[in-house]
Amino acid sequence: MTGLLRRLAAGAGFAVAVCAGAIAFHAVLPMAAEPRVIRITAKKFEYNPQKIVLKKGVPVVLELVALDRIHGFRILGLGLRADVLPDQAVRVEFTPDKAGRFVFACDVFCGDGHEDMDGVIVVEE
Ligand SMILES: [Cu+2]
Repeated sequence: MTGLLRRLAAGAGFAVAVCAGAIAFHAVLPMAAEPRVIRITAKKFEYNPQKIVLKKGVPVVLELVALDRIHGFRILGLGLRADVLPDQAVRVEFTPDKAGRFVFACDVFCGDGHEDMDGVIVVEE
């Protein structure tokens, strides 16, 4: 092999190694950086899902969408609240910092069944 060919071969090997490293880096990074997204729909007079299980210390995004009219979403035990709007995803990002059962409920009056519109978030250790 001539000196030039040897240098070209070494350069190609280096380029392949760099590309493989970049691909591996990109394959791993999004999983570590992107929080889990949980989509919750709201309509008279229920949320779906009604029970959500989370892990303490693991960031999540609740993506709230109303299917009929404006509703509310309030979790007193976690200090969170949002308006839930029709045809528009509202994102609530948080990291549960304590384990337990936390009831969420609608706090925008939406009709006769409004008082029963609730669900629960269970945060596990
Ligand atoms: Cu309501």
